[in-house]
Amino acid sequence: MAYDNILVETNGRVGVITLNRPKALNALNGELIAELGRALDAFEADAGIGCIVLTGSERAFAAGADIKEMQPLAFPATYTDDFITSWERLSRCRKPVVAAVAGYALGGGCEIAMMCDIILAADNARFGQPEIQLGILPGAGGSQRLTRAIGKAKAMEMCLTGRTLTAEEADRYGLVSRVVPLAELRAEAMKVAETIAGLSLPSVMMAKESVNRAFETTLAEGIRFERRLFQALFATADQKEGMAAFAEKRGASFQNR
Ligand code: CO8
Repeated sequence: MAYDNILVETNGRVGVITLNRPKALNALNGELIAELGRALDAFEADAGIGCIVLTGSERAFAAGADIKEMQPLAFPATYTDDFITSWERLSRCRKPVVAAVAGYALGGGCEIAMMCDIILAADNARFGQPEIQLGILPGAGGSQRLTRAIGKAKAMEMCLTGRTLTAEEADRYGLVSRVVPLAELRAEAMKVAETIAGLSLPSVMMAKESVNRAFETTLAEGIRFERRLFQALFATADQKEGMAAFAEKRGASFQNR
């Protein structure tokens, strides 16, 4: 498949998508978002892929939605056209996605990072929702996901002033899973993704679904949901293999079924 705004490669069971509009700091235009959706569709359909890495350049993960593309828009078009829906593809990805974030993750860039399951940040990463400085507000879930990730006080300051977080702050506030030196970001993200991709895909996908359910339901409902998934995994060959391997003191070899 040909792409103009992203690079797509596979490395064993890991699919890697690199945002690649360097002249615009990976600003997310409609074409790029459509390509991202197509790449995700392909990786989701590929039984050989167990985890996806989403990354950008050293200077920018993504500096936001493309402001120049949005500039001429008026309300009727934003409402009637399929303007934001295509951004939701990443949040509907059922396979795990690791974001490897270096440089700017602003506006829509921060929002797509937050749609991923694990965010690894390089020490030069900057996270922010500066939309307020453009006379708008976060439009791809930023005000919601950021608030759930770091709490109202910090999210409110970021959304109302556009203040950006350093990687260290993002780590301290719980927005990212950890910070690594810039030079090690990609290798570290691959290591995490390879670990996940080597596990049983059904249990990985269900664990992702279960953690995400915590954001959308009550504790009692979430626990009931988790229990059903837990029980269901006993129907898989991988549960038999994982437990047999433990008992036999050997490494597990999962069939992903
Ligand atoms: N959109 C379009 N072009 C951009 C963007 C952007 N978001 N960010 C940077 N660029 C372009 C610049 O215009 C410039 O292009 P050119 O050389 O042709 O002038 C090039 O990238 C390099 O940028 P700078 O010269 O500005 O580089 P600096 O190092 O001086 O500054 C910054 C880097 C601080 C990142 C700066 O570029 C900046 O502030 N960018 C805008 C950040 C921003 O406001 N992001 C939020 C955008 S709004 C948004 O994301 C809404 C999300 C809603 C999602 C749903 C929509 C469907």
